[in-house]
Amino acid sequence: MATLQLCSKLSKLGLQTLTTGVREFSISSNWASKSHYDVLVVGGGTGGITMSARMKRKVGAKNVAIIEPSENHYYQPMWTLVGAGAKTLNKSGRSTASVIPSGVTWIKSSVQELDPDKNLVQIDDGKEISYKYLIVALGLQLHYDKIKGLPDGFSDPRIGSIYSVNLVEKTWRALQNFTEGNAIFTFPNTPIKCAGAPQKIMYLSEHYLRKTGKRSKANIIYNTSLPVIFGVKKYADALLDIVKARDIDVNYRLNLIEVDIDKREAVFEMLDHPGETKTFQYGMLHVTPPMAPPDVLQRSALADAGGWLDIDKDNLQHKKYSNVFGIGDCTNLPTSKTAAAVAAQSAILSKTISLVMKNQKPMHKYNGYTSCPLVTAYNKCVLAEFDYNAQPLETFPFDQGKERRSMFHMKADLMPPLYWYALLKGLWGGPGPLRKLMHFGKA
Ligand code: FAD
Ligand code: UQ1
Repeated sequence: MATLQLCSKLSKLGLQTLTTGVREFSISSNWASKSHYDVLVVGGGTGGITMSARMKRKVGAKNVAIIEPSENHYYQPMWTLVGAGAKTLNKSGRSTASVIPSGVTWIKSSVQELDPDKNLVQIDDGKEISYKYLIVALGLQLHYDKIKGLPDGFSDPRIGSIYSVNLVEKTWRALQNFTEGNAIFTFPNTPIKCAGAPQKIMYLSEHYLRKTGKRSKANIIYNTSLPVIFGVKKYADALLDIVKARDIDVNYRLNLIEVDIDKREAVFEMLDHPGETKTFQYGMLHVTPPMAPPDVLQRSALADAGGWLDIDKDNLQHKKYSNVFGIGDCTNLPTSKTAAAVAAQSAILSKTISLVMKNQKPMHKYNGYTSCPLVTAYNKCVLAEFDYNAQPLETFPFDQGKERRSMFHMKADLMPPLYWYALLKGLWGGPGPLRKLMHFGKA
């Protein structure tokens, strides 16, 4: 029955093909009898699957469980290319069953409460699961609902968003159907994952309109809540040259607060002029939604004042609960939230947990490594890589501030297999060793 409902939901989303090739096995019988695990991972996205693979090697599969409600796992970085018609959505997803390391227990449920004082979590049916060590990898939540007129306004075919599995294909349709007027791309007033993506989809859209002869009828506009185009000066300078060369308008400190689909208007608050707004007509609108920590985390004792998981920025151990650790978008690590960051974090976190398990002090330090392949055309990319200090930390021995075809192929063709066959298997801890090799031991 549940399978039937799921299939019907998936087919409504046009995702039938994702269910093919699913590794069949019984989930509920696996965990119904056991409710304690040495290592419990909450969230089965990039960070959760990666850490469960690494923990399986450390403590054995039967001692690891992962709580994740979704039937499908997505390689989200591909959605930028899906939104521009360069990849299909189908290619970005696999069944969750197929990415859970074999032998690790998948508890197909949502975490409802985190109770670190009792070392347990509560799931959907009120059942409690206890742990010795907890790894929190809950990601973040999207808040289209914080924009007046959305999500209902997505009924307008001119509006898209590459951040949601349900809207990414619609983004490509909006781009194809665009005829004239303002093509507006937004950046919200909250931390977001992959802070480059809101403008990557803009560069691809601009290139698409050029290729199809519609560019002269379009005003391309980037309205961002930030005071800069990108947080690292080297790449910001490169991007400013690109927007100038491609005749793109950039407006800073504008935050989308309302969409009126009848008038085809997008209303922005002017962050430096409280109470004032600016309204734009749109022919196409790409929305990057406000984002926030998951509710279950926000209301737990594990959160900091902003609701993010409160962990040590060097070793990724919780600041108060020494048997709790975190990785990825749900954390308060002061770096840009990306899968590349998860890769580097996973290597450090493994070492931290090994030492904690031996009652030793964690000593390995995460440098904040993160990366954003800034796709600037259908065949070009600026590969931004940087650390906690917003200083470039580049892998390759050439200037990555330049648009390059090679970096586009790295993003489009090399990264997906690296993700599925190395990162999710716990075998890729980021490009640190490669960087040292490329720079002959200097970096
Ligand atoms: P996620 O992978 O989002 O996983 C969180 C998991 O937690 C989900 O599976 C969710 O179902 C689960 N969960 C949530 N609530 C609960 C609950 N209550 N109980 C149990 N489970 C729960 N990164 C790059 O490195 N390079 C890129 O080019 C890039 N481009 C991107 C482009 C786009 C459009 C997007 C959307 C993202 C991009 N990213 C990129 C970012 C990258 O995908 C994320 O940073 C990464 O997936 C974070 O991993 P995570 O495990 O923290 O979160
Ligand atoms: C990376 O490690 C990673 O995670 C697998 C990404 O996410 C898809 C990236 O986008 C990038 C750029 C890296 C860094 C890898 C190299 C080889 C520079």
